[in-house]
Amino acid sequence: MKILHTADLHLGQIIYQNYERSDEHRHFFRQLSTWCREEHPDALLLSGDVFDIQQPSASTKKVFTDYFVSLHNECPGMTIVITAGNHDSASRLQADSAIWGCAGIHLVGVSPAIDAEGDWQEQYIVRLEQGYIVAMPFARGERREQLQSILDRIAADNSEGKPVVMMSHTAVTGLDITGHSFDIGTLETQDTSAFGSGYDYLALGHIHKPQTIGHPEDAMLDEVVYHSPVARYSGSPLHVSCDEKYPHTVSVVELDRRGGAVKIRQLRIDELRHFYELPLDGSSFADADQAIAAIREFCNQHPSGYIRLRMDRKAPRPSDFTQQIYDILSATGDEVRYNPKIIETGDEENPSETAARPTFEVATLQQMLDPMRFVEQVIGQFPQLDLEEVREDFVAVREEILRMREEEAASEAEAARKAEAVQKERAAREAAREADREARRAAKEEERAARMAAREADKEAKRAAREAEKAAKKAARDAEKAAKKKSDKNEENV
Ligand SMILES: [Mn+2]
Repeated sequence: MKILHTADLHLGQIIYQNYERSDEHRHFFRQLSTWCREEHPDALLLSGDVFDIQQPSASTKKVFTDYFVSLHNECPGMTIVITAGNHDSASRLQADSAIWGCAGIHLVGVSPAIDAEGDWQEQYIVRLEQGYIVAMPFARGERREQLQSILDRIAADNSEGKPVVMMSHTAVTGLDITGHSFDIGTLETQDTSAFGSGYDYLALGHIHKPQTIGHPEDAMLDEVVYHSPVARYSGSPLHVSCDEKYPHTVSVVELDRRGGAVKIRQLRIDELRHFYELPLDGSSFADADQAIAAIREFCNQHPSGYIRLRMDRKAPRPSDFTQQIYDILSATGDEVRYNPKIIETGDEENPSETAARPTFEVATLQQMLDPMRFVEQVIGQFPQLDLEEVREDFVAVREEILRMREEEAASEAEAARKAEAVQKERAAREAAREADREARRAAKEEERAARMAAREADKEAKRAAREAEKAAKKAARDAEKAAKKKSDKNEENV
């Protein structure tokens, strides 16, 4: 299996707060197309940081879309796999994934959920006739088990012993971070063992200097052969910061079989604008006039490039120094560009206050949960500091933090207590209202019952009266009848 490995495009980057770089990216893309045509790789891998920002502009997205569609049309047999880096919006890339899939381009934005279940591994496996690619984007935290489960699934499938390539966008322990300031997104580093076992080549992105982990001495070799497994940063196509003075390359990786040899070649990228530090001979400017003259000279000799100055910190600079420089450069139509961060050389006025910046192992920093341990490890770089004093300060800070936490907890408890009281009062009010309602209901019920009883009694009384009247009438009738009978009898007797 043969792959082209690149990463960290940072499309849409605005460098030195001033210059957009789409022409530089297009210049790189032309070279990449040529290499894809000439090398006939089975796959082109782009290991994260496609864009420089989470929401790239429409024109930046167009550069991306136009290029990869045309590349696919030019090299239809080549598989293209693109993963998201920490600069990218994982979900935004993922949202377009299905459309890219129609063109056979694998775009993987979102990393697997920590508690992913079911057949999730398949989303990250690209099966080629010649081998397997695990397309893992930028993922936070330790993922060993997940990655191993993917590799195990491939191993179960891979009876022919085809090579396995895994992509990832992360900082790996033991890397050379030359040219990266500490704003590379994350300081988290992982040991290569965190990627599991069962791959032959780990195609890394995130660090811009091309390098094979564990083989720093080989960084500039055009061709080298290792035994599987190998972890490598292809590096970025363009210099992304001015400290990246090394050459930038694309890696061509050839793998013969699972567990076999890994041959790596580097293709040197021609950058549209090279990076220069003035003076070119490595010395420093002693004054502003010298620097201005050198910039003029540079512009006469170089049609384009990025420049940065190295100056003696004691050299006086007129207040419009930077403006003078931009005026000279504007005559080049922005082809010569300026990084205004001057490298200061020479003795410092007060060396104890502006001592050289300390150096840290990224891994050491990351794994440092106890700040005091970190101080103990780097105290040697601060001869003016007294370790005991620092320790006392840390104890004081820790106590202060604890005190603040206690206060916070106390005020939270107080708030909870108040909330409970309010709740209770509300419940009591509600109960009282309910009792009141109940009492009124009962009174109404009683009243109605009384009314009904009265009505009933009234009816009864009327009935009794009617009955009595009827009885009285009957008695009167009977008396009349009896009287009549009596008088009839008297008449007969007469
Ligand atoms: Mn990155």
